[in-house]
Amino acid sequence: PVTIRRQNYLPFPYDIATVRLEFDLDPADTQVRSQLEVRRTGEGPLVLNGEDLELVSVQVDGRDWAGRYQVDGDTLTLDGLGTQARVEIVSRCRPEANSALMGLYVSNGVFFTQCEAEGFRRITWFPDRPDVMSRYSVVLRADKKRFPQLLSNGNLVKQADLADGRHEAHWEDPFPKPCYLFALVAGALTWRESRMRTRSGREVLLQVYSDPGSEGKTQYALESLERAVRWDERRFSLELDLDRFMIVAARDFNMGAMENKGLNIFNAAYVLADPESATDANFSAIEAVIGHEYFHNWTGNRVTCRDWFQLSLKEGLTVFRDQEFTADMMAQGLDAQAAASARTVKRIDDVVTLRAAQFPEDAGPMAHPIRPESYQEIGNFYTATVYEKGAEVIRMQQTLLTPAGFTRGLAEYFRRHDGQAVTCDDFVAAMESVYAQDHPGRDLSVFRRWYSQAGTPRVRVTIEHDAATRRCTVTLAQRCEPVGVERLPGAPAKQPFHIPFAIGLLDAQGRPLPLKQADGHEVRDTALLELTTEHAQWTFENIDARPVPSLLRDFSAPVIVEYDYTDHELALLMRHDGNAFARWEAGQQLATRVILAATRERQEGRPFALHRDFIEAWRSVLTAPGLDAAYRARALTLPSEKTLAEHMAKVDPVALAAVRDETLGALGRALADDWRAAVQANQTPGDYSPDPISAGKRALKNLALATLMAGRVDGATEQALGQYDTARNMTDRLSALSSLVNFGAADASARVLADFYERWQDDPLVVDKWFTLQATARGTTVQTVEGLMTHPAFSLRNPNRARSLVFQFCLNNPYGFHRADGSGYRYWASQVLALDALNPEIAARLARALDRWVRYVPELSEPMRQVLQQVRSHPGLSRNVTEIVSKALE
Ligand code: B3K
Ligand code: ZN
Repeated sequence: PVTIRRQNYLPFPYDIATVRLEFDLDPADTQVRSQLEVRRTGEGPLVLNGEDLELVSVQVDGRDWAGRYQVDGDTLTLDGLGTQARVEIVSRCRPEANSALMGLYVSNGVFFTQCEAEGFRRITWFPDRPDVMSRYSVVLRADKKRFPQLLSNGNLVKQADLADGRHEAHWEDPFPKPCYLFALVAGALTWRESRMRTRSGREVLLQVYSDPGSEGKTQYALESLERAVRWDERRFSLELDLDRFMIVAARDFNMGAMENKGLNIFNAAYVLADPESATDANFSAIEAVIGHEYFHNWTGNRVTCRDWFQLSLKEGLTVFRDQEFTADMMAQGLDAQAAASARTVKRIDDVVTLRAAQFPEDAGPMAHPIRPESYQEIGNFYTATVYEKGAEVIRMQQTLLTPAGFTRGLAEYFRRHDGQAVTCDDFVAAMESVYAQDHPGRDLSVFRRWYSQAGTPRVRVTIEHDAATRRCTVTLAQRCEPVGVERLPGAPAKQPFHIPFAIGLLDAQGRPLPLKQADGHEVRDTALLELTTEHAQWTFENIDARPVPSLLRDFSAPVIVEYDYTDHELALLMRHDGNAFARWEAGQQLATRVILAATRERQEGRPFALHRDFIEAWRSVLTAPGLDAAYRARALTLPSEKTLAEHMAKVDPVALAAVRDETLGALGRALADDWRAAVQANQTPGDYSPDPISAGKRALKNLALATLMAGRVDGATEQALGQYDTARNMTDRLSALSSLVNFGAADASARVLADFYERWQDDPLVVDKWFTLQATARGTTVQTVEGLMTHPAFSLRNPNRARSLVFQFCLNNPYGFHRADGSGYRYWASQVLALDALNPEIAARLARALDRWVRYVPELSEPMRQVLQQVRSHPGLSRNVTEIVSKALE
């Protein structure tokens, strides 16, 4: 496999001002005529990319170019072009045979495209790279009955009926764009629309398209889009620049959604929702993903990436923007205290994701900086690091510049780069111009290392208190182990990061101490320490006794904190920390300690017992006055197995899962009355609303129900069955079902599962939930999953379905997947290979399930290594999967 390196970037030696595409759409055989206005700007022939295309003809300036072009594998080389040329290429492709869902494909009888990162080359020959930006005009022709809607980017300029029952539509996109933002959709679709005025007074048309019959499920999506448009105007003064903005839901889609200019294509799971069929989590994901794709219109589309190494330029920034959007939407309309709590809940959810998905990646064989230095297959680098850690790196810039400074920095970025394809460094330079204005003599040179170095830094904290001088000294020391390629001989030594570290100090009663530094600088309760060297010290004055530190408040940097708290200090922080994020964190640390200790005891054959103090700490959160339900639910959720595993020297996933379950059960029994009270106190009668207050109540109520079920507490099963039967929304129904399936008796569980399928068999998104529930259930084995794969509703070709069963089992079922007999791993290998033959991008995602094999106990790591080797040596393996398994075995 060929490794592509960032340092080898060369500009493309031609400009392509305009692209005209004519499609004669036929599922079996589609013809594409492409006309390019080409101008030479550098040296060499015109080299175009193409994949799985049949080349029909090549003309230059109206003359047949035969003899002056060559096709070599996936490139088409044209020689002898003058300074300016009109290149016309005709090619054919087979959309209905396209199971990879990259390029032009058919889903449910509808044509869709997916071009990012390198799918446009499966549609026509073109320089498939983001720094070639052109104006597109597109003509779509298809049978009018089967494909009544013909959509592409920009504005519809003409429609006409043709002979033989065909029709055509002409679209023009006024903005130059890279080819990865091209899109078309053609088929029979229903839609919902609204019109709004942007803040400069232009009227715009917003539309959400979906398959016939689903029109009742697009209202929330359309409203989310309206909210996103408003938010970007308010927060960053960014206005919708098109007359028309469309979203189309696809049943077959490789990921969440795609930000094609003016024509976003979405996985139906992030568009369709109603109270009966969608959960609170679905509603909030829809709003977030619609926001995310809409925000790309500026951060990604108006300013795009020079090359794919710069992916985080648009993704990290846009994830940050969607996180802020969601936080603002959650806080909207609440009083100050409730709003602050809602924001903390969002912050907690984002950090939980980061720790479960990105921290392990950053320590494993696929570790890479948010701006990777090299790749074999770019499709493998749409990672938690590029996205979620990328967002943290943007957030730190906002923290260092302040929100107002960050807004100025972003305006400066657009002033400099609107209409260009740029680099991460260009972004930081724009931010730095504001930072240097506001902080004379300082710059972001150390900060830039977040873009070039991988790994999660560890910050060790030490506190010294001197009673005589009443001074407290805080020392921060950072280190970051080399990871991935950084371990290879000759790799440059790792440099310190610029870490904004928010800290508070509490007295023994848990009251905040004012933080006065020797230079007279004083803050009320949170100080932002900027660590830019290996270690540094800060001294605070007027402190009578050794304080309890509240560390990394609001998770001010993506690092791991090391500080030796006593259990007593953690319990104090859990009760009193004025920073709600740090308060949550204290509980998580305490729980982590308790579960890890119990796991060690279990491995040594000692019986499980939960310490009284821990139970009391949990009771205090469950019953403390003044906490809202959403926050309480997060604070009472035990850390996930994935997060816990990162703390173990060698991971024994079954022991860990068992102890976590036992802990849950013990909490259920010990605090049964309090959990029951929480169930009663958090009912949400009346019409369903996905607002954060109601969703928070359901989250707490359903956590309480699951905990009671885990503890096999009297009456819990009846409670769950009752809730299942009478639920008026999917959140409650699915939660009850999940509790029954995981902790209930086999017969009751089988009965409700059958009932659920019976009710929902015609709704694919709910059938996905049904598969997921079984894939992740305690008690499910490879045999169960193989049985489910023979169910008529199962198909490996539909990514949502494959994810709901195969991925969920391999990634989220520790008991079933990590069987000592290796059956889970052999199943994994067979599914990676089966998927690879259909859809390499999806197969490579599943392949990553064994990334961290070296971290497991030897009884498991050895069989994992064997199946990895088996997959690697499989003939005809895709470049995608090859890269993943080879790196895992390196
Ligand atoms: N930009 C797309 C991701 C495309 C991934 C293709 N392998 C979705 C998003 O991040 O908004
Ligand atoms: Zn994105």
